[in-house]
Amino acid sequence: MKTTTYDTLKLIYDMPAVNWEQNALPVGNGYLGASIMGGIQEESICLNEKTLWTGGPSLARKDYNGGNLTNKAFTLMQVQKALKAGEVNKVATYMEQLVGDRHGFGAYQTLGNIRFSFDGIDEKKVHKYQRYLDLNQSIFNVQFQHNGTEYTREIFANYPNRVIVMRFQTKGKHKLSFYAYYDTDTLQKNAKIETSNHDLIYYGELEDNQMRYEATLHFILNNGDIIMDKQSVQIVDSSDVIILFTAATDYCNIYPTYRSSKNPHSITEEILYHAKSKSYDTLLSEHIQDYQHLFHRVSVNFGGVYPDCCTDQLRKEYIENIDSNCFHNNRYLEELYYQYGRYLLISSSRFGSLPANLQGVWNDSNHPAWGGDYHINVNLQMNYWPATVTNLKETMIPFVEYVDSLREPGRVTAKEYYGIISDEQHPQNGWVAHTQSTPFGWTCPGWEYSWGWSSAAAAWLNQNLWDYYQFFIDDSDLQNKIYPIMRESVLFYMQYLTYDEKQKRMVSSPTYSPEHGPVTIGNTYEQSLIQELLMNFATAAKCLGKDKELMEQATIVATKMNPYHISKHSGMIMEWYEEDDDNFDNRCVEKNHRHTSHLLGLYPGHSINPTTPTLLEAAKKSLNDRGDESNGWARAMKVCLWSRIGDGNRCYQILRGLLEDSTYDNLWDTCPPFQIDGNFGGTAGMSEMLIQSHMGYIQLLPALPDVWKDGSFSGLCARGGFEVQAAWQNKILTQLSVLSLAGKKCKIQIKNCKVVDSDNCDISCTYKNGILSFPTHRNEKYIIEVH
Ligand code: FUC
Repeated sequence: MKTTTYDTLKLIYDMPAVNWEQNALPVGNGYLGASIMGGIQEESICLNEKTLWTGGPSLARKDYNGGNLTNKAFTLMQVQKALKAGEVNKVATYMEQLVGDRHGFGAYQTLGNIRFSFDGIDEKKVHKYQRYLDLNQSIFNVQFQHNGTEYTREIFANYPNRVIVMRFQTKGKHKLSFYAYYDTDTLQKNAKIETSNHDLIYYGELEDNQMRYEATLHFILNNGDIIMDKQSVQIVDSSDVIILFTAATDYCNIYPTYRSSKNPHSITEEILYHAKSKSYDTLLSEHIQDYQHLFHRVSVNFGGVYPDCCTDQLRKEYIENIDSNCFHNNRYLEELYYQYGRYLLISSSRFGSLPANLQGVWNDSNHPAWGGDYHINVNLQMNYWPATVTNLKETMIPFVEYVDSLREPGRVTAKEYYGIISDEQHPQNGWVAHTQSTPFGWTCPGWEYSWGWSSAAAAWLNQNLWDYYQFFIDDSDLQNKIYPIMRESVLFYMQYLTYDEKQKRMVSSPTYSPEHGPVTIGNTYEQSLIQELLMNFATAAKCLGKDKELMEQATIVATKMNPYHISKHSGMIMEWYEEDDDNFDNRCVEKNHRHTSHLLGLYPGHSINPTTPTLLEAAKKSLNDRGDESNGWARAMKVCLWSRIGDGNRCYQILRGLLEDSTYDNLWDTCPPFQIDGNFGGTAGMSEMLIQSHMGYIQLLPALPDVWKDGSFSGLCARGGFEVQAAWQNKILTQLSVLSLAGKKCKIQIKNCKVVDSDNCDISCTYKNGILSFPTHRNEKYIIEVH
């Protein structure tokens, strides 16, 4: 029996992929993605470059304006008035005008597939086939035996060198002979293919927006021959072929042109020039070092044992069998799924490119669901929940940069729809964004208000930003990046909110609870997100000693927002303030709606917590009412929510549903279709079951299920700049240590125990109301003697 260690974390299969979405295995370096089928005679790899998008400025859209219509501020006032007067028909009419354009929204594109067609292999005679994704080293591998020969294909995505590296080898009697060619059916329209030297190049310009792109596969042979045809490459009798792949576009996230002056060719040429100068072993070791620097920060153990079977079989047993038959296998699958979320984030989000989109970076279509966009009424936020708690600060930089890039176009939306104007005197007077966004500064409302109106989506993005600071305590990032974004959001909401006489509170109006229910005044989603932003901003301003007046005003407004109300009828948190009213329009209300937008104060927020027991109880009722079943990301969200209620077994039951019903055999989440947020939300939710820190102190094992009765973790992060390591037996904590990265006071909810530093010197602690507190020094480790 081998308990799970990093080197046992593998997704393994004994057959090639049949279906891309359900079986392909992904590698990526943030810029580039490759999803590999692992075929025997024919290998097919779907290639991606994260910035290849249609939409945005183009020759045919010279007036591109991020989808914003003009002069809608008056319409907004008319809706507000009609809502107050209860004129339902007028509200609908005006709301239909409070939408954005559709033109230029675009979609994330695929680069297309590269194929390798191998000679002389009879599939019927192949044995010992295996393909796997090694999460420890971030390497894909296919191997099989044929005719006394061992065939292997190893593929990894190297971030420091911005290349995907492939090595095809044989050992034994036979050598490799194959054709490599781009699958023209999958390429962008009017693409050109060329060969030169040992390069197979594919380039062009997107018809929609003239974005230029180039993809190059460079072949290096250790023996055998290479024949460069016009549009393909032929390898003859080689036992060792190395292929370097890179791609680039002339996209650049700069408003309003979104283009760089750089030719993609010069970018790929330069990348390959450097990569070619390195040996395969160097590229591999640099990759492993870079990847493990992030991946190895966290380990979890729930009692899994490395199983002697394939991942799809493991999932099948997980679905069919009860734990008593395969306890260790099931725990292993959960550990693997957990770490896979971290793997996917490292692979799809690194500095230098865009953040992880709805499919991370992997996409085989030019029409992916929802355009493969940056949905910000839950999805993008969810993508980054694991970045903080699972110690992946670096993966969050693209998110921070992306949100920052929405400010300039977001000011146009603020002006056109809300009348909030940034001018020379007040150049950063407020930005906003709605349900969906794209890499071309798309911040306007969607083209239908029933899903497209979401003024608080930007407030929600700020919540991730504030968490980023709270977890990693990077004062310079706070000062230079996070705070300016938050401040400008606060300015926006402070100007937008109005006082409602009837509700006797400051309100956002009109509001639409994400994709659910009628247009109302001050729904819980908007009120709660904006209130938390104002409060977080006040803390940030205090921290930096800045903006005293604005901070005080924000605090006053926050206290007047009063987001949470409990229904007299159901005892649940109300999603809409008016929902108990007799004339409340409940035609669009769905009992089991996937969004749980009225509970954001519970998670990812912090306003509903044990110090608000009545609200906590009402939130529990709301969650029970919504039920446990839903689509992938919504199940993940419920794991997070129940973890904050502290019900580990309920979390586990939902997690099980996520793995059984909303996960494919390649462990990708399905909405359906494939949508990566559920993977990220799943990993975040499992982390919240183990550690929480939103209350101003660390809580250990706050929602531990019975099935994880013995276990351990290390490297999980807590707010305040702490890395925590813990072990438990029979659900009782047996080991605990904390590494302080910022030298802040450490507070832990725990029984009173002794604390020593790494030299075994006693640390003087205080103990009050069940919270142990002690001072820490930066980079010092503390052992809390729990027994
Ligand atoms: C939200 C969800 C949908 C889908 C989309 C990408 O709009 O309501 O289910 O996940 O995002």
